[in-house]
Amino acid sequence: MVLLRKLPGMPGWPAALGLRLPQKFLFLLFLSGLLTLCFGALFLLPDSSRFKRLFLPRRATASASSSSSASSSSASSSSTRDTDLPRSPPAAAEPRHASPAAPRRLREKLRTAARMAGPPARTAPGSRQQVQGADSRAQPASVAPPARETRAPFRFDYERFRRSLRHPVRGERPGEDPETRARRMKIKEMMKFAWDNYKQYALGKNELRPLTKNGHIGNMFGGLRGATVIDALDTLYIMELEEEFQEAKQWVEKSFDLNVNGEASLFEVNIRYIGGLLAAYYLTGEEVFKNKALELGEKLLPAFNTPTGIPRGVISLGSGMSWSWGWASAGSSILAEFGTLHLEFLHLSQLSGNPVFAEKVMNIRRVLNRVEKPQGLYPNFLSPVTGSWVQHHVSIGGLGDSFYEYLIKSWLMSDKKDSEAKKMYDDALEAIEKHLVKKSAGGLTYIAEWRGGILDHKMGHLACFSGGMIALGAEYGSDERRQRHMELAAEITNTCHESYARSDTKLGPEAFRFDAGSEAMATRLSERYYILRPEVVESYMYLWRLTHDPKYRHWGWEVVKALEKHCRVEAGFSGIRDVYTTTPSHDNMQQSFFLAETLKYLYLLFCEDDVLSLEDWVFNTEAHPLPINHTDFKAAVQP
Ligand code: DMJ
Repeated sequence: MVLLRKLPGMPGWPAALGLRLPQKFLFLLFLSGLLTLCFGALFLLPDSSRFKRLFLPRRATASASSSSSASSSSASSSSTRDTDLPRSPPAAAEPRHASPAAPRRLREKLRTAARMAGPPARTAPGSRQQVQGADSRAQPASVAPPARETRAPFRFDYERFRRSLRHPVRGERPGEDPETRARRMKIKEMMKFAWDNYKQYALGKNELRPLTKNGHIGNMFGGLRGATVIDALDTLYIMELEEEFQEAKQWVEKSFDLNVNGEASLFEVNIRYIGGLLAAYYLTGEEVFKNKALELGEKLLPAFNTPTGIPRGVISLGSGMSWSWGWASAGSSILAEFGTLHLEFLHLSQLSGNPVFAEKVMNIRRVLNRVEKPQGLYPNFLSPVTGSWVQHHVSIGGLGDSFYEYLIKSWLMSDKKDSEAKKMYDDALEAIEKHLVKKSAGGLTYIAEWRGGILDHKMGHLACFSGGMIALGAEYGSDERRQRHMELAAEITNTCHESYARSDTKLGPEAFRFDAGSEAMATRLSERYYILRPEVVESYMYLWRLTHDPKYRHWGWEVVKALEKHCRVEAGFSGIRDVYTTTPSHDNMQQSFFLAETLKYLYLLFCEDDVLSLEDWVFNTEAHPLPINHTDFKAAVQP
């Protein structure tokens, strides 16, 4: 309208055109109509988010992007890169070593990954460093929007999936020995006790504080609540605690709020919440679990908007901004965090028909395959900006652990089609065997940590999952390799058992060492605690299923007795501060993984092998069962 004002000494331009008052009015009407039309047209363009950004407030833009990704894959991959956040340095915008042919080849691979398993087959079983926003120019070419045909009308055929399972997922089997059954029932009682107390004192909080009888929220889950509910769902279901499962399900339906705005660990939200919801859906077919998993998955996508596509460790679930942990050197991302998304993200793509989730994790693999590995080993810290290692610390325990686990399980989950994952696992394990596996003076086999070529003769409790993992992978090697790996798995599991057996409580410390005359015992006060962790019983469960050596059930029962004696308190189970005293003090925390993992693995140890059979399921790193993809579950959908 300013343009139409008559300037002194100059006729207004409608007047200059010789228009009278009614004509002027009509002209103005026409002009404003034209302007409205042009403005509206901006919003009809294929990717209008840049224009929207000019007119809408920031938050509205971000949420528009996020919901569009639910409905369109091509929109999603661009929209999640297109949120209005600080931009990454232009120097890092182009991926290193990108060949012109790579994008097409990778897109094909990604489409295959989104279909999950290929042809049907039924063979055998801190400080906010490096705040990173989204910038499509900063993305590697490999995450270009997938072809449109992948977004055809889609429905996951749950009934078909259930029919594809080879074994019933739960239930008693006839003719079992009464002692085994009684032990299983005891573990079921422990689960009920843990749940009932959580429900009574902490429902809706993340964990129960069993001494003070209240709830704990913590700061790992970005304002999400109910970590124990989500982590417990599948265990309650498997143990046939029907009433308790319904209580948990109702909480999810009525109270589980995803519209939160806190800072979350991408890894923890993925393994506990996404994993727990996915497993609950696959076990029960209840749509609420699937819908919540997909909605939450969408909220995690902006964390991948880095120059390499390697996600940062922390994400704000409200704004989508992400950054690295303050303690991670030079703004690096952690191997065990970005390497522990693959299983869940493939399932998110499978259930939604949206390949964006699979694209993100396949890109991580691509970056890892490109970077040079010192002596074949994978260090724990990688720069999400350059895709290079930041520090040469290697560990099969904390910071590294579940990355290796997800390689072998990716292969298993693909019904053994994903040979790339198998090769990565085999190569990584070979390097670990060569450089990190050691034998103590007393004959105990352990896996040391590696700091730039220097060995630290220590194993964390977390590293004790590796006995089970190596046994699981050994099943499918050559005869020589199979035998060697089964022996290694059994030896490591034995060492981890020794770390329990050598303590006064018969529970194991957070870390144990093999130096200065020490054998499988903690040497530092700060490493003497036990926080209800599952890794040792996890290995017992796998070794039992794969060898049927009764010692594993025997060792598992020792853990049950120790938990009852030292960790059970009036209102739940608590971790203890020192495993080397028979009167330990309690840490007042019932971890959610105690219900997800420790009790589930103990229960399965005393079940028949076909309960949650390893032929049908892989367990994510939080022990949430995800199905092996024996077939393609896409349903025919009427367009
Ligand atoms: C769990 O949350 C998972 O097993 C994770 O991989 C490692 N830490 C805990 C249990 O100790």
